[in-house]
Amino acid sequence: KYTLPDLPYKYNDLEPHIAEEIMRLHHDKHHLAYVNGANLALENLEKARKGDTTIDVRATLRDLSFHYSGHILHSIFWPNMSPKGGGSPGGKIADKIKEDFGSFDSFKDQFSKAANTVEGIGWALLVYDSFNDQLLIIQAEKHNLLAAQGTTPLLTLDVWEHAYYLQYKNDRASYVKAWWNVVNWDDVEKRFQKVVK
Ligand code: MN3
Repeated sequence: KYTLPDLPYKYNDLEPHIAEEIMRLHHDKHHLAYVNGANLALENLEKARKGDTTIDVRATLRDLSFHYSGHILHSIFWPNMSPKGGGSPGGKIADKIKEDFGSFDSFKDQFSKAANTVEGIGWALLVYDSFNDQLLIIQAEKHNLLAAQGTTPLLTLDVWEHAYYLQYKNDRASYVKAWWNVVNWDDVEKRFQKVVK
């Protein structure tokens, strides 16, 4: 069973960049819905294996992909942020970003472009491709479409409207710009070191 992780800080700790009201709704309602959706999909798949022919396996697998992906991306998104965040990374992730993207600034520009141009709802992701020892920037529509299979997310930015609309209205670019001020590079470094081991 999947469970909703606690936030590693208080709801208002990311202000003024992300408002308390957004954090409360986003974590307590939206993320919880993905946890529940993923668990329901697992239960239904088990029922189907036990002979319940009323379960539509294809539809349930689609639900699992959507809700599970939403749960995982949010579970990374919260610790990816910190009231003491922002600035530029140090450590091994800084070297790897420079190696794979040329410089931190060119990485940041391209990641912001990815976030600003997701069509409809989705995410910008910095992922590690362990098959080729390479960082990639990718977009996800919804939570699960346009995925690069086999990669591990290190840094996730939610650009669903529920992540910013109450504070930034339709100005996604301002939200993305403000979000850089709370990026927890220590957490990204930890994830990177774990995946390259
Ligand atoms: Mn969200």
